[in-house]
Amino acid sequence: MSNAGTEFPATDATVGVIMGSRNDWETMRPACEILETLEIKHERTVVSAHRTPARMFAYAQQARQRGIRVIIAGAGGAAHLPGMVASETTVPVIGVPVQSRALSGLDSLLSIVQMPGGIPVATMAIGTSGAKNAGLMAARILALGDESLQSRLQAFVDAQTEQVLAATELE
Ligand code: RP5
Repeated sequence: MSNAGTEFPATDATVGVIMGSRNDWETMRPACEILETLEIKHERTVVSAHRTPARMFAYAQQARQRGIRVIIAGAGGAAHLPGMVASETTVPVIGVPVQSRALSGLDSLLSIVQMPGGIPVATMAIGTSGAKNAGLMAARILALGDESLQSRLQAFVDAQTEQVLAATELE
């Protein structure tokens, strides 16, 4: 097992967004967009459970001391990244099943959601909706101890409600 890529820089990010492949980025982008909208500092990087296992364990083991308070982990297919990261940290892990070509993401969903008792992963929906909700779930967790973020989150929810109510007329 190579130790390459196991050093992570100092950061002021509170959310770590990781994904198993560069090819997951378009799925995971909405998570980062929500974090940006809510002014939550985050970092993002590729960490593969299978191709860079030492990097995965190092990321999980260093996360808390680096100041990361929530990890969002996206992966597709045999999606072991969220669960294996959760096994090496007590930082909350939110899993996003990436839509796979072969099985449309059902493989990813089941790989992430069917964790054994003792190691929790908060599993979102398949694809970009799941990524967006992962960003919002991270915000809800952090807002428990941050009144300013709570206000921004409530404003986001209110704006969303208004947007729906402004377009209820159907022809
Ligand atoms: C997983 O395998 C990644 O999360 C990705 O969704 C899937 C396929 O990876 P690539 O072969 O596209 O890099 O590790």
